[in-house]
Amino acid sequence: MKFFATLPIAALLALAAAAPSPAPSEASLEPVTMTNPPTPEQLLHLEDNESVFVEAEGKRAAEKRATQINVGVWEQKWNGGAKGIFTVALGQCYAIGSQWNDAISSLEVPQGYSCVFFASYGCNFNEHARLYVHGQFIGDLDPWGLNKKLSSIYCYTQ
Ligand SMILES: [Ca+2]
Repeated sequence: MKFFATLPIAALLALAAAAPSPAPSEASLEPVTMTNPPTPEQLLHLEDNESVFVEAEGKRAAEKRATQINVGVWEQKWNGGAKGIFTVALGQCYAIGSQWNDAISSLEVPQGYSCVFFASYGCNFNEHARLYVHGQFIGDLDPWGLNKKLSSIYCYTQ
């Protein structure tokens, strides 16, 4: 917020006028107790989508102590349509609320963090239909067969 504190009011008004899109809504998530918490090996799993792995050394140190992160989701591919923000505690499984269940078409995980997205509820790491996203924007979930199918999410520090 320091960034905005240093901006003159006129600059803030100009920014507001230049951004007509509606503010992103806080999206609903329901914490879920996992029957089988992931093993360290499962959290390091990269083989099914290695192409989305991005090193994020720059932001790691500063954000290392965060206990929750904001994950952006959109109803259309390539950040189109309505945007939602999931505030996600690290190491916690969440069921994606009704507004966004089976409705996400693109998403963004902050650098330095990983999230696993599942087609079913409950963050089942044995489920095949899951996607590891390592600190990156994913504009199209079709390559993993997960467009508008995501139902739970689990995030952790890389
Ligand atoms: Ca689903």
